[in-house]
Amino acid sequence: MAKKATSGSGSSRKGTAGGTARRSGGGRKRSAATPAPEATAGVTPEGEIRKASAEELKTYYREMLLIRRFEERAGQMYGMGLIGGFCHLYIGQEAVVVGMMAAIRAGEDAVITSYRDHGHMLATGMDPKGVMAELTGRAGGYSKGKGGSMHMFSKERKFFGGHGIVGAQVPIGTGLAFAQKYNDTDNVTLTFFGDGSANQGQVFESFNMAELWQLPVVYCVENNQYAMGTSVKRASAETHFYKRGASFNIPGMEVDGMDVLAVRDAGREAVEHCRSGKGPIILELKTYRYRGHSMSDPAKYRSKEEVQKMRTEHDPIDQVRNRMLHDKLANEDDLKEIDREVKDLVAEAAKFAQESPEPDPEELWTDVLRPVEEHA
Ligand SMILES: Cc1ncc(C[n+]2csc(CCOP(=O)(O)OP(=O)(O)O)c2C)c(N)n1
Ligand SMILES: [Mg+2]
Repeated sequence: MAKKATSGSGSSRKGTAGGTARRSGGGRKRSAATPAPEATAGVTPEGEIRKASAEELKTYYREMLLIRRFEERAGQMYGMGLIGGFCHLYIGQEAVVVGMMAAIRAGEDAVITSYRDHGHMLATGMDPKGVMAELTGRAGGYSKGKGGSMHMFSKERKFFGGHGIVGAQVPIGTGLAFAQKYNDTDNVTLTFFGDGSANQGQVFESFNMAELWQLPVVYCVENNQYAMGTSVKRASAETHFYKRGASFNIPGMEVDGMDVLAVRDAGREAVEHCRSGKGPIILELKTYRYRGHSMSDPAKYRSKEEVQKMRTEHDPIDQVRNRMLHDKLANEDDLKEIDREVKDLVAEAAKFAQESPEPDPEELWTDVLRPVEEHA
């Protein structure tokens, strides 16, 4: 049932998700005369090249860079004492959410994730100013400064949080997919969770209901190799998370989560599977976080060399950059222009987040309980 991306064979009981992440991509190959740079987006291990236009690549580059620069700035501001509480950075994992967002209808399909959520907010189109101001606990933040890093939502962008309890978003994401089906839409829900969360009981209860009722939910396991300081190997009896739906007949695919084009292509297959009424599907996105679990984690459980190797050989942003330069789809000046634009956006967000006023103490009494009449 579950399929490893490299296999390219073996169809599921229901003929679902026929392709695999590493197999899809048009079949064009690089000639020996033009060797691919070491780390280049969209080149499968077999040397096949995934299709992407210059415009698409620039968009993915810009979106990933926005997340990277935003998170770097958030980290700095945390260090300066401008941000308090918990703060979990997404640096290194950018290709996962940007690739998945390229596979859905932004603003119509639903997205839900854990506390490592700033990247998802930006990728769904939420305003960096409102996100940063929430981090600084100011009135201009998405939750009026009362939620902080882990608790932001946007009805308009169909972003449903931001959840601090490990795995809690999985049944909620399943419920969102239930509502999509119940209301007869053809929308889907992307439910993101980590390798650690994948071992929670509520995840399996959700799998059961999702398959039983054929709900349109893509379970996106962001396998960044660690749950706080515990490596996947120390915590999981089965480390291939894409196989976790096997006993529920839910198919799965393993995806290179450091390559935005591999994620996008697998995401498109998975979303098509859900939209066509075939029920849930699991994507295991193999990724890596460069920073500690949260701002207070010095990450002593892994070597500097391990982190450095991922950064230099698999960085998702460098991979797209290399592809654009190698294929002459952009030059250094084009990329500098994007870098400048992103830098300005982040600077503006940081300024807004420091100038926005503290929430009025009266706000302590608002948004606590919703009056009954509002439900009508
Ligand atoms: C129910 C519950 N148990 C424990 C915690 C403490 N905790 C916070 S994050 C985390 C690790 C989760 O790791 P993973 O799911 O791999 O996500 P990642 O942080 O790697 O994105 C733990 C144990 C919590 N927040 N909620
Ligand atoms: Mg993890």
